[in-house]
Amino acid sequence: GSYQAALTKAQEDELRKIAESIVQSGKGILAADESTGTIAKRLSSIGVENSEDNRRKYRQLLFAAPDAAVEHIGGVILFEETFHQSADDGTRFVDLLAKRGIVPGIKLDTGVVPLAGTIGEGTTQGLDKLAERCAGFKKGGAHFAKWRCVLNIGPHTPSHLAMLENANVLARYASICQQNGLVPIVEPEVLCDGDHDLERCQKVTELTLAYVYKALADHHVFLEGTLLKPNMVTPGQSCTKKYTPEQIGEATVTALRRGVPSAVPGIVFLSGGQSELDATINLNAINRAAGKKPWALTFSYGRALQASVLKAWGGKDDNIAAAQKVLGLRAKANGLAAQGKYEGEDAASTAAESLFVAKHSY
Ligand code: 5MM
Repeated sequence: GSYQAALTKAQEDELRKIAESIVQSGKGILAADESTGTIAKRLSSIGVENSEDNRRKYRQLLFAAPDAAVEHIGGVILFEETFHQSADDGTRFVDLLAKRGIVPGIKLDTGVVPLAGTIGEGTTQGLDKLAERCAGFKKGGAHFAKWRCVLNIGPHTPSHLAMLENANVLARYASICQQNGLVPIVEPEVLCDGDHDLERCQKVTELTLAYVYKALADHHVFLEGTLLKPNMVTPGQSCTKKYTPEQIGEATVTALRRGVPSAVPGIVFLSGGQSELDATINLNAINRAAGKKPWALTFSYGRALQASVLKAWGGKDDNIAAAQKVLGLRAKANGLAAQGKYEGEDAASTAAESLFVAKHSY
């Protein structure tokens, strides 16, 4: 025949199962894939030296937390270094997670670089040798992957070039992942820097998603075996107009409904510098928004799951149990929000602090 399928039925079934298991009801993703430079900032904020063993100890705190702390975590995204590290007793982190029913994932992109001739826009690198790397990570126990692209909202951005290039590189990455048995998380992050209003963010998010799903179709990506990691639709960081969580929820779901095919099993939001509390409240509002929502709507948070955990730990062994308890509180709150069942909490005041970082391209 003239039709050449990209994947066999068995490959499709495996990818679909992995994607569905990560976002099963009330579960989300812990994004613990900070590269060495990013984790350096996190550790220095609590006065801990950025050594390989301190990075390992911190990740062990997260991954070895008691069952109650991780019952809402369906997957963890790892940085390459962490992927090869082990707990104190010699168990590889990947095996520790898998044993606990948490799917290990790997960050595959190698970072953002400038797109020459644009107004401060970029694209994401990492396609070289990607198939070989995917095969190696799959063999080592990873079942999903992540690749992050960023788009800026400005008077003249995002440009056609930035949207086209980033959509294409995400699609090429997704295709290579699927050929190697990894579910690709497709992350086109529209940054919240700027004074634009909610409506502008919604429009840009809709356009970005249109580019992304056109490219995924062009590259024959099997949507049932993917997850989308988008920004929530929020006003710009320095917008003077205030919006309610209900307005953010409605704008977000409207944009997604317009741009994301219902074949996609799950949408796992990034927190994008929102405070821990805002990230939880807005996720809850998204799940409570009226109208059709054919996908799981859950979290893949980095900062919004870790900021108060880091503070509670402070680098001290004596605080590990307390820090793991804080992780449990955040994961539980977000697990409830992912079902629209969050009713508020007696949150520590730290959970309300902004985690915004300007131009978060790392
Ligand atoms: C965990 O942060 C990731 C950082 O990666 P790099 O250090 O290599 O840039 C990042 O991609 C993250 O997964 C997403 O931005 C979501 O994290 P937030 O903190 O926005 O929820």
